[in-house]
Amino acid sequence: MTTDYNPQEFEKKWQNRWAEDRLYEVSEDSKKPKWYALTMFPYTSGDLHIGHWYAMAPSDVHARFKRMQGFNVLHPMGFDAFGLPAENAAIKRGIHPYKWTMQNVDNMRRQLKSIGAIYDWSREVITCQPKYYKWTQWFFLKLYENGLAYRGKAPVNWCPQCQTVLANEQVLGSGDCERCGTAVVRRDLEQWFFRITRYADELMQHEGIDWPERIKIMQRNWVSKSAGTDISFALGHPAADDKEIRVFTTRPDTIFGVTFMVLAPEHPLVARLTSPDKKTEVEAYIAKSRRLTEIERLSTEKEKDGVFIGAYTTNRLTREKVPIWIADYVLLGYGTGAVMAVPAHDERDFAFAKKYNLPIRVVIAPPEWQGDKLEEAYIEAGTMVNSGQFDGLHSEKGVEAVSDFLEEKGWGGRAVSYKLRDWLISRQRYWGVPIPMIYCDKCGIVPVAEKELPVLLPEDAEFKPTGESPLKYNEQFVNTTCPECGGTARRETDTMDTFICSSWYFLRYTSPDIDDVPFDESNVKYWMPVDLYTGGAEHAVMHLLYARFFTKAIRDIGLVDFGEPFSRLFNQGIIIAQKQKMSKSKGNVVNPDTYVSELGADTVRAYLMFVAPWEQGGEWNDSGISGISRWFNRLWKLLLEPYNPDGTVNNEIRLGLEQALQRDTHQVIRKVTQDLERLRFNTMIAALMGFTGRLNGVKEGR
Ligand code: ANZ
Ligand code: ZN
Repeated sequence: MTTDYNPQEFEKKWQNRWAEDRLYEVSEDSKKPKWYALTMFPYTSGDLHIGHWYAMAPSDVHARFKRMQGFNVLHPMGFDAFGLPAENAAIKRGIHPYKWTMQNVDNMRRQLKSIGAIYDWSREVITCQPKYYKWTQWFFLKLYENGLAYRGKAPVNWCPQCQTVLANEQVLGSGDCERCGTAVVRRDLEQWFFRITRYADELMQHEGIDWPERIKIMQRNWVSKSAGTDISFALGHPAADDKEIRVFTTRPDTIFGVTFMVLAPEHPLVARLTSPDKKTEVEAYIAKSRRLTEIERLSTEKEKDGVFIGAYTTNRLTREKVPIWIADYVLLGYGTGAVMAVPAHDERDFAFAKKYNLPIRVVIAPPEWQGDKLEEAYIEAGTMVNSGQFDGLHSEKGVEAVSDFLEEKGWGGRAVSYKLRDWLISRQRYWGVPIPMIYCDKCGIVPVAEKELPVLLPEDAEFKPTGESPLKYNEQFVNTTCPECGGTARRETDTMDTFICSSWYFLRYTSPDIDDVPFDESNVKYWMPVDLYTGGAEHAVMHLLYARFFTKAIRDIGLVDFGEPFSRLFNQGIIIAQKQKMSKSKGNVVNPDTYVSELGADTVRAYLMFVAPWEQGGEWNDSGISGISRWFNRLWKLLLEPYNPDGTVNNEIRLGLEQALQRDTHQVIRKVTQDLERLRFNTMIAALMGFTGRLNGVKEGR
């Protein structure tokens, strides 16, 4: 018997044996306690890279640990398969997206099987298959029935390169498309939305779930709730029916310092209020601001500019006439789309007033203020001055006093605003789930009948990135009959954002083959919620927020009885190479297949656990993995040498080892157990390496 560590001799053999014995297929009737260990499923981009391994190997180690502790562990795997890359591949290489995707699935599944994980492959889900997306469509109908899906016109983020609409979450801070880097522009389109804003408050709360603090903070900042006051300014304009303009402010205490008002360029009152002599200038400004994304408009670097529209409103508290401007730093979708500008106490208003020579009136006195002009906006609290009956009040008290006064007079009241917008889910692309809606000239918007699901994505489509859905040109698909009146009608040709597919896949794993309902209710009761969910932190305000929304929505529809899908969340870091993120263009991609075939899957797994604390991530390093390989060789010798060459036990060596290190062994077991519970894989490996060293010492009589 050789004592060299040759994983090629046994890894494949055992992996095949596990599969034959269906060792890791789990069922719901086990007497053991359940454990649902979920790793974010990969996107079908082609090859499993080392980043995937970094996400999957340590989480599998943890799942195995739970299994060894006596849990009935569900550890499923599947593929997130719809989306732009497949469609772009179709356009570029002339290969059908389905074919391209399924080839990638085959390859990635083969690679995933080499990891040596305990995935229950009998539960695989692939989101682009009709048996899956039938239910994605079904959920859409449920959301529609319950007022959580609606159609509306909206200024959208449009990527001229990808020729599609993007969610806010898919636009980078620079205002560029997350995918291709092209500058995103604004466009008005009829789109489908999910009413995620209805859950704004609940999405900010993370009670009862064990999630990293920074993800919770990111989600809260994304939803961003502001408590403030709505204030009505009087309008007496012949061209407008409205008798008021409402603003949202967090600083009602500054109401006496208002010297102008700013409306969002898209505010519905702008067209009616603009005076004839300002029309050309105003329209040009509106056209210009349409080309900017929300992020650009809010950027602090961008110079604040705007246009006076030639109209006035009245501050009811001071009875002063206030000139109305438009400026793109005011967004239509936030608050009321109108701002009372207080240049003395707001930085943006200050810059704006300086630029256009508008008055700056101090109403909150800075400490030791002598009535002199401000060099910059004073945004802190202070004593109210120049504020009529409120003079002398501390501004924090003033917020309440002014709000009370406004409420008494019926001129406004306390209000909250959220930064979160409804989730725009329409995509003008082919490779996605068809939205199961029909347009009839007589009946309007009519949902497809449940029994007609799935609305199949037709195989033949013309891929022209024209900005319109390729399905629009597929007459067989488009032309249908109205489910209500039986007349001729047209199908919706947009497809769904792929983040809908991944908003419920964790439910489908519990009963992937069931065909009369999206999931088996008792199986979901048994497995859900997910006990440990692991994946990248980049999903904080996308997938992780959407999945929470989706779960809450279907809870309220009565389909599940819990509102949080993932009890514990853990985000691993990323693996870099040569100090940089791996990418094909940089040529620093580490291909896991090569290492697996040379050194074995366990070596790669152990190295990835050892390289750094899992949540931090670290740098791939060839000498590091050789170190692991040497350790395994040493360990192998240590384990096999107590056996005589004929395979019988050499009791002398073995007992010696056992007795000498009994205490040490138990200490190491405790350390490993604790580290595994906390997902501290690197210190666990270090402890085992140290232990190997001490065992060797005993054996060699040191
Ligand atoms: C008057 C004022 C005076 C304000 C002052 C601030 C300081 P947060 O905290 O982010 O909620 N605002 C309101 N609606 C807006 C919109 N649609 N687009 C851009 N800005 C908007 O900010 C609330 C403040 O942002 C509001 O309070 C308003 O300016 C501005 F000394 O009103 B404030
Ligand atoms: Zn009809």
